[in-house]
Amino acid sequence: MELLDSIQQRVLWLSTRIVDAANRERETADGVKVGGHQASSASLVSVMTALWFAYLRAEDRVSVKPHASPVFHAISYLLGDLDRSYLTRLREFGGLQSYPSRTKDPDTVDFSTGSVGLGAAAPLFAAATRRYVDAHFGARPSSRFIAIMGDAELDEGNVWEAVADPATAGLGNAMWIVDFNRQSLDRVVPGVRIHQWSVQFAAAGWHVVEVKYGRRLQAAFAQEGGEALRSWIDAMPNEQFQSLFGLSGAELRERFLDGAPEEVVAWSMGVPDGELGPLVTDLGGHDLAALLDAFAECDAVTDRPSVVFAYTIKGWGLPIAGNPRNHSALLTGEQIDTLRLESGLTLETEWDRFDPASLEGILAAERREVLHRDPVTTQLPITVPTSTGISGSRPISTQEAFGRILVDLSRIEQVAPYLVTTAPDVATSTNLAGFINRTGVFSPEEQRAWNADPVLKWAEGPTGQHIELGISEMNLFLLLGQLGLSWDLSAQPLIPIGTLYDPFVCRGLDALIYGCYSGARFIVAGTPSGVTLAPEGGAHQSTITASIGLELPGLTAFEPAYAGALDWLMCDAVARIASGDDGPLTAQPAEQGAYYLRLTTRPIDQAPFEEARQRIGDAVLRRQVLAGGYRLRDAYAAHPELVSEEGRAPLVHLVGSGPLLPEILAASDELAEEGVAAHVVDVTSHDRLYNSWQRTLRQGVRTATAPSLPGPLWSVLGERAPIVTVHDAASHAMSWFGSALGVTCVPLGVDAFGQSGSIPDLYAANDLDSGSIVNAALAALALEAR
Ligand SMILES: Cc1ncc(C[n+]2csc(CCOP(=O)(O)OP(=O)(O)O)c2C)c(N)n1
Ligand SMILES: [Mg+2]
Repeated sequence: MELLDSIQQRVLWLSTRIVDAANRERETADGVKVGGHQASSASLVSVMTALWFAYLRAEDRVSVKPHASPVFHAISYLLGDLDRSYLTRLREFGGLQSYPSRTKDPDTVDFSTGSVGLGAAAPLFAAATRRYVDAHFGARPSSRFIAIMGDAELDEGNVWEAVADPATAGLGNAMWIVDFNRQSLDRVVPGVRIHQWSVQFAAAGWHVVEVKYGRRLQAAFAQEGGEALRSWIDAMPNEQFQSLFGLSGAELRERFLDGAPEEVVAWSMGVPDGELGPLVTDLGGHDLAALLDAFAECDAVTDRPSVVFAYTIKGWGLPIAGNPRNHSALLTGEQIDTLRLESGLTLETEWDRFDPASLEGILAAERREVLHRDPVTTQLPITVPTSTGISGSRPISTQEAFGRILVDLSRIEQVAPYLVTTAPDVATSTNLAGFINRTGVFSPEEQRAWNADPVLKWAEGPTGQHIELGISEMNLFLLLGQLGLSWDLSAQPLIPIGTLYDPFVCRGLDALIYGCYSGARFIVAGTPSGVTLAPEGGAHQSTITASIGLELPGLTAFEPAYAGALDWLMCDAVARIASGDDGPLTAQPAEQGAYYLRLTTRPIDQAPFEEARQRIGDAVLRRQVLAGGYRLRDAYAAHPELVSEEGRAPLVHLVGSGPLLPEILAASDELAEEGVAAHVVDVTSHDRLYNSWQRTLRQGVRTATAPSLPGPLWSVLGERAPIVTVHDAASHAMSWFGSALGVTCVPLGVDAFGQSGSIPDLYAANDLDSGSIVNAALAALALEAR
């Protein structure tokens, strides 16, 4: 313990100094404060020293509270996982990220954190993923999935959604450590909610441990007057207790005894001024032995998750301890000099690692060995076909096609074992039933089925490949994110596929962003989408999700209209996830491994796609579908009368996505009757087209040369003509086509909240019917002529 204590003093020093150097010694030339969190970091120095220097094994995976990143990097450095040059580069471009980042930090970060609550919950879903992987692919060496979180993170609802979901129940290898400093960003938290929280955890089936008092204080409780002392400290308002950290001597005594019973006053007489403060503020979260005992206690509980409330001091060991305004407070140069001196360091030695010959150095070297990890593979050794060959001439919706393609994929021997689906209580209404009938529902134990439903066979057991969640879209995306990182966190790549109603993408959006930010690989189908879900009304009709799909980095959005195109896109996405060919942790490219299918329940006639297939040929058509769009109908080929001896009829491009293609084709025919040629472009991925445009633009900007039109846009929209975009989504999402092509663009879409009605009602109400599209085309021609 003495050795660990000596190590934690160095961790405190380095983490404080990392923030200090970033703020006091760096020229940023931008007038903006660099920042960093010395008090939040100090709060976790003991917990993290105990973990990394005495508890963790190489297989364990840990999420670190965002504001403790300096502590994490200090420990990485002391263990040899981080080069010394980074210590002065916190929050610098290319340096250490302000909050732990899997993709951008130079040392080994298991979970990205930053948006409080999400990083806290992620290890729980990683543990659920491991349970699934062990059941399907054989047990891995056992891991403990640990979250170190701030106490104010428990205010975030997503934390409780995660705790409450049956899919996270019984995970004995999950442990949360709450940095219980009873301070948040702005304040000392009034009242202490530990009781309420403990009861909530326990009710959800968790094992709860409190590490409240350190050894010295516990010893004092055992002596005469100790009982009264304990009751007084327990009953003291949190604000009063916190204010003690900033005081010393007689002032501290006075504050501590303010309102205290006689017995406590009597007890205090026997304690000298210099000892009273350290004694009454001796909290368990800074008692290394007490912490290690608590962790060991959690290890012994193997049938449910554990939570440890470690009572800590925000700013522990620093002059800013306990100050209500310490969240972003920084030590002055003088205070740093004092701390350096107290830490036994000089300006020459302040950044040093431990002397390898010292006890600290020997332990660090041992721990480095223990924590060494072998590299993992990102790839699955499988070949995925380019299509499942979905066919049929009857009208079909993309949602139904999605269900059939998935079933066909599960029939492919090589692919089948790696498919895993999940949904927040919407599996059947998003067409996962066929897949579930074939593969079953995952449950760690075999469950007896009481209902013999002829349509949906809900067989639950360890071989099931569907994970059903309660209605929490946040949990869906947290789980998808962790299934999508299983190649790293569980040494087993998977092909995760999730479904949810499209409008509720927004409900879990933060967790979706979190998964993409972390570099996860998965497919998610948002279905049904748009006002095409007509009778369901405005609360179920999505409009802004198409823009989210386009704008979110690490996520590639598809909105195909036809089953054949969806088939190609899905098989390609599965192949990309399996091959890991976009690199495991590439930070830059927008396309990183997550795919979003925006689908619909409107059945549409597949004949136009077959015609395009005949006209264009499979190889070229597939390439164009994958690149983001193809010409579904060539106006001049479909209407030869539009070409005469006088020349060709005036041209417009009707550019649209998804369920609106029938209206667009009808508009093209109506325009032909008015002597206007209207090519129809089916946009399968506005996201990929937009990115191809951006890539050439940026290239031009960076090299100061005029950019050319990118191939995917050129090949389908190369003929100069005004454009009408038609989208069952916010009109803004496709309005950029005009800029990209340098022509007039009239964007049609849904810019109001939806309502109940029939498809014709709602298309008419939003100017998406064929007549409106015709008018928009005529307007585009007139504008372009002007
Ligand atoms: C979702 C989200 N909202 C707000 C913030 C801003 N924020 C950062 S830290 C913090 C309070 C943290 O308190 P706590 O979790 O108790 O950590 P402590 O600093 O006390 O250790 C807040 C509100 C954030 N990072 N994420
Ligand atoms: Mg706190």
